[in-house]
Amino acid sequence: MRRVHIGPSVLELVEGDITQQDTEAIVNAANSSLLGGGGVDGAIHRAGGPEILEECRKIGGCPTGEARITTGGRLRAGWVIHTVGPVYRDGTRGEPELLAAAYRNSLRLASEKGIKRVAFPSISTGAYGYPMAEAARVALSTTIEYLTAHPEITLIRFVLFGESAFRTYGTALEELLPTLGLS
Ligand code: AR6
Repeated sequence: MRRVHIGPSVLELVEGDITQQDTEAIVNAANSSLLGGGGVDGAIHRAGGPEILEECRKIGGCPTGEARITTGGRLRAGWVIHTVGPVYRDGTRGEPELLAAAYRNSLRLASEKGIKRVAFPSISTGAYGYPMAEAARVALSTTIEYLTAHPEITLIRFVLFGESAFRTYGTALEELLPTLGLS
């Protein structure tokens, strides 16, 4: 576990399973249909039960880079924020901007709902093929920037699946912090 203070707020990196988090909200790496899939999405719907899918059906989809919210069903987290990251092609098709938007719009929804503690998976780095180190830089710089401007969010936790993902995010964080005057 790695923890960094950003003003009054905390950014954490942990290795683990997003479905087991006790934060008020967890973020789902969904697709635009919001009707479920594999990876994080499959795990969240399996653990949370059919209520989440029922709410997703009513929402009717979500464009890439945007976010929508449902309750958490049987999950420990009371809310699931569903966001859609970009499919990675070659990095020149707006992927970094869309990935940053997915993180930012998820956090905006949390702020609007008064949700203070949010757990994210590494969006787009599974089925959507985003290289992990590049995705980590976007994820961390975007969320740190948001935290700096929005102290109402008290905790952002990245829940990394496996040691390699955890290490990659750790390295990206160590490289980023000095450039922001943080440690
Ligand atoms: N907890 C935390 N991280 C996980 C977990 C878990 N339980 N399971 C996998 N990961 P992915 P994407 C990691 O494929 O790339 C779905 O079918 C995984 O190792 O879940 O945004 C959707 O419906 C990887 O690093 O999401 C979409 O169609 C990261 O989470 C599509 O996949 C994201 O992998 C979205 O693809």
